[in-house]
Amino acid sequence: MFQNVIVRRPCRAMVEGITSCPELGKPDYELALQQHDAYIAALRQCGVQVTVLEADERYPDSCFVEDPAVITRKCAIITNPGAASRNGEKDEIVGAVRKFFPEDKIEYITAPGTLEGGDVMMVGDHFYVGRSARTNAEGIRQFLAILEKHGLTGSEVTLEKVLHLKTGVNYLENGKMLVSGEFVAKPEFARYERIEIPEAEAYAANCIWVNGTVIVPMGYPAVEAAVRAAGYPVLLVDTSEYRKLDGGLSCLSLRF
Ligand code: CIR
Repeated sequence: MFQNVIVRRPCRAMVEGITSCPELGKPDYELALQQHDAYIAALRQCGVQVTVLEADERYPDSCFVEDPAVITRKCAIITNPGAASRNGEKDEIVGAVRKFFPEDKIEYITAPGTLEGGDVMMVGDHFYVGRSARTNAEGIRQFLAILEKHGLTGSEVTLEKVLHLKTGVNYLENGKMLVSGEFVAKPEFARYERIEIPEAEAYAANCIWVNGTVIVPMGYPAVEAAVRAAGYPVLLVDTSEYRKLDGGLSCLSLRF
């Protein structure tokens, strides 16, 4: 169960955020704020305490708080984001993390290691880490050593196409996971019950389990139906403006 969630309000500069799909257009800031409100409301409905951090205009992508930190049951890990324009976000998230963890339970990924939280998927006390354009071998080495120090385990997953590991695979607890594209056939996930996402709805592989409920992006009927069929109550949240920046539901929060 999760007790806490940290989010950061999107900033006006989000329209200059990193994107691999400029053809979708720039995000509408006012609409993004409304969607953020709805996201927070959905999280609260799942019974978590939501800490809302102020917008930070220096970092266009700073609403995607999942990337500068990874929070586990035992410790918090401040990452070293591989995207240059996002690297400084780590120095801003640490203040929020300190409200929940004493200094001896806060670890740091350091250069030349890079790692972003979007590449980390928690399955109980095991953490899958994607090696991506943002997360390098040294970052993974440090991350696995930190996990071991705290009695947790981890393993590397190689990515071919997606931005982050959780762009294409998300664990829904109870042995079930949503998988799309390159993750459908990955041997490391063969032992889970995999709910396969059709290619046309691949974006919606990024759903989040919060205390028994699954929050699903609005507008992906096949994914919504599959999650309901797997037995989960569903809450829908529109993330259209975040999609324009390659961001999804998981990227917008730290859940612990
Ligand atoms: C970026 O490229 O860093 C942002 N525009 C999107 C980050 C999405 N975060 C995530 O998948 N965890």
